Order: sequence, then C-alpha cells, then structure tokens
Amino acid sequence: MNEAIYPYADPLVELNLHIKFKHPWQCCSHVVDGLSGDGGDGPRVIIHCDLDAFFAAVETLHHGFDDDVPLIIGSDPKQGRGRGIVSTCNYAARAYGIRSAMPVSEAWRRCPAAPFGPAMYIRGTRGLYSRASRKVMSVLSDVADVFEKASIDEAYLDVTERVGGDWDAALALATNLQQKILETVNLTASFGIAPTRLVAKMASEVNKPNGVFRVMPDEVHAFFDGRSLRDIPGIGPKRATQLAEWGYTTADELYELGELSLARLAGERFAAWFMRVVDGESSDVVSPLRSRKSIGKEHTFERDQNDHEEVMRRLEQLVSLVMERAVGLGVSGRLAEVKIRYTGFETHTSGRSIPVAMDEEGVFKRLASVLFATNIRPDSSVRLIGFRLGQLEIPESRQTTLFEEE
Ligand code: DCP
Ligand code: MG
Repeated sequence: MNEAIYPYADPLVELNLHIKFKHPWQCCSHVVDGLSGDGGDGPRVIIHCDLDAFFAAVETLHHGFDDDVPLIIGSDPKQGRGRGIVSTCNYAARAYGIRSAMPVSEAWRRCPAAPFGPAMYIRGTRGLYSRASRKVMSVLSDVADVFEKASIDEAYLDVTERVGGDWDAALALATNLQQKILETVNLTASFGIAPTRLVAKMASEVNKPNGVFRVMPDEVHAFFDGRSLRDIPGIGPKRATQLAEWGYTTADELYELGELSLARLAGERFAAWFMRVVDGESSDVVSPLRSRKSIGKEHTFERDQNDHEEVMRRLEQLVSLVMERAVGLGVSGRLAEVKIRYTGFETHTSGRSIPVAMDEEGVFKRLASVLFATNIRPDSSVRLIGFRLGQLEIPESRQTTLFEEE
C-alpha cells in the first residue's frame, strides 16, 4: 500500500453508533426552515400519492399480462412448499385474500398456479420498478413546493403555495397528476389530500385503486369517525390488538375516552399523539430529508481496477458529488461510509463518524481516505467503490419543529 496517497490520518474519527427508533412517535428529526410549513399560517395542503399494486402493475405492463389473472410477485412458491413471502399481488389475486408479506405457501393455498389453479407467480425485477418509480417521482416533484419521496411507490407533496391554499385547486391538481402518471408510465396511482401527512396517507387508501380522496381541515374529525384503529399508520398490530382487548376498535371510541383516561390506559406519549392526530394537528411537514436516511454514490469500474491510486481518485470524486448533494439539500452528516467491492463481488463496508454533523467536503474526503487506506486489501482488484453520508441532520439554526408519527 502506498502511503503517499493516504496523507490524511486524522484522530478526529470515532467509532460509529447506529440509533434506531422503536416507536414512530419517539422519532424526532428536524426540518429545514422555509422548506415547509410549521403550522404558522393556517393549514398546509398536503398530497400523498401511492401507486396501485405497484410491482404487479409494472410486471403486467412489461409482459402484457391479463389484469384478470391473479398475479403474485414474491419468492418461488415451490408448489406450495416455498418458505418466502409475497411482495405484492394484483387486485385479481387480492380477491383471493392474498396480501403483501403473506407467506407464499399461504398464497398458493388460496390460489395456486397451473395446473392446480389460475394464478401466476413471478419473482420480480427490481430494475424495472426503480425506472418506473423515477419517472413517476419526476412528474410529482415538478409540481410540488416541497417534495418527499417516502418509498419506491409513495410520495408526499406540499402544494400549499402552488394552489394558493385553495382545496378545489388541490383536487384538480391531484386529478391532473393522476392523468399525467397514466400518460407517462401507464400506471394508476391513488391520491389523498389533507392538512396533515398522516391523514393524507390514510386518504390515499380510501378510493384505491385509481382514486382521489380529499379531507378538508374541518372534515378531519369526521374522517376518523368509525375508522378502524388498525388503519391508522403509527398504530401497529400489537397496540391495536391491545386496544381491542380493552374494547376500543375505532378512532372515535378511543378519542371519546379523552386524553387523560387514554394516557392512563396507553401512556402519555401515545395519548397526546393520538389526540393530535384526530384533531388534525399532527405533522404537516414535508421535507426531502425526512424519509432520507443517507446520501450515497457508487462507481463500478469498466474493468476491475488494481491501481489503488485511481480508485482513491474516484472515491474523492464520489465524496464531492455526495457533499454537493448534501449542501443542495441543506443537510449535514455525521457518518462517512466507504464501500469496496472486489473482483468476485466480495463487498466490504466500513464507517466512521464524527462528533458533530458537518457538510464540509474536505472533512469527508479525509475520512473517506482514512477508511479506504485502513480497509483496502493490498494487491486486490476493485470492482466498485462507493461513498455514503449518513446520520443526516439539519443545522441547529434551521431547525423549527419535531416529527411525531410514521
Ligand atoms: N412491497 C414489498 N413487500 C411488502 C410490501 C410492499 O416488496 N411487504 C413492495 C411491493 C409493492 C410496493 O412495495 O408493490 C409498494 O407497496 P404498497 O404497500 O404501496 O403496495 P402496492 O403498491 O403493491 O399495493 P397498493 O395498491 O395497496 O398500494
Ligand atoms: Mg402502492
């Protein structure tokens, strides 16, 4: 190993710790001032978009499958002996009670493939889904004041300024987006419009598939009337079961209990959170950072590279690109991670973190080079090099509010 190319050994680095939140309402991140509303000037107009039966719809398009034939995407069912799970399925398969995350053996029991039954089972093609997702996200982000991709098939849009706070214009915008997505990728999507993220997300389920549903600020309470507690994101199956054992299955029943009694039953944090949700006062903050855990870039060499100086140069370029992106998003990070994939695909990832979040390219170039120097296997050829900035934060001066749910 040539020391001359790793000049930056730095005692600043320390071992990285990963912190995960167990319950959604324990999660407190921060939001960039001015990126989205903090409830100051009346209700925000939030749109949630979720594609319908996403993986199944993409496969149906790609292969020209018939919509009426039950299609299950997931692990190999092995004629009912498969041990994996279902990723998703089309609506014809849902008619048999098949659902995401169900054991594929159970799906087979409900609706087997030929010659035992009409279903089709396929493994799925990740690349196809990413491509479709990118196109959809680009259509959505074009019209949003603030855009947040929440998963491969789901996004939040703050459109308050775009529609001038007009809820009819928001409805028209959602319908328009639905049409545009259909034209662009031939997929159907469902939209929810509401003053909070959580209600917008629930609203997008109401008229699924290919539906739009709007909940105006003064309709939030009524929206929760008779609604199953299980349908509220943030109430997991365990808590829902517990509440049902106490006799509470709908949101209005639980709300009527009042915050104090609910707190005695289910804890103060949960009670406060739940009341705010039903009052339409839960988070209305859309932020590109919120669903983003890290920013990363990778490079695969045309031919496996045994010149480590060249790999190092490429790594520095990746760091620059990542840090440019971070600065663009207004975030800084505490964790640097370097990924090295060798000939034959063996992959090694190493990370270090710094005590305070920063967005300075120089700092992360140093960290990356230390990580590379201490981890690269001498005389090995490198197939891929990658850099990731993690433990993202927004600088103190720009923090305005806390997140509570989801
Ligand atoms: N997915 C997965 N495993 C799960 C859940 C989902 O692989 N347990 C994948 C497949 C889905 C995609 O994520 O197509 C999006 O998830 P959704 O929950 O939005 O489910 P669908 O889009 O398939 O159906 P829906 O029409 O209910 O949104
Ligand atoms: Mg979906």
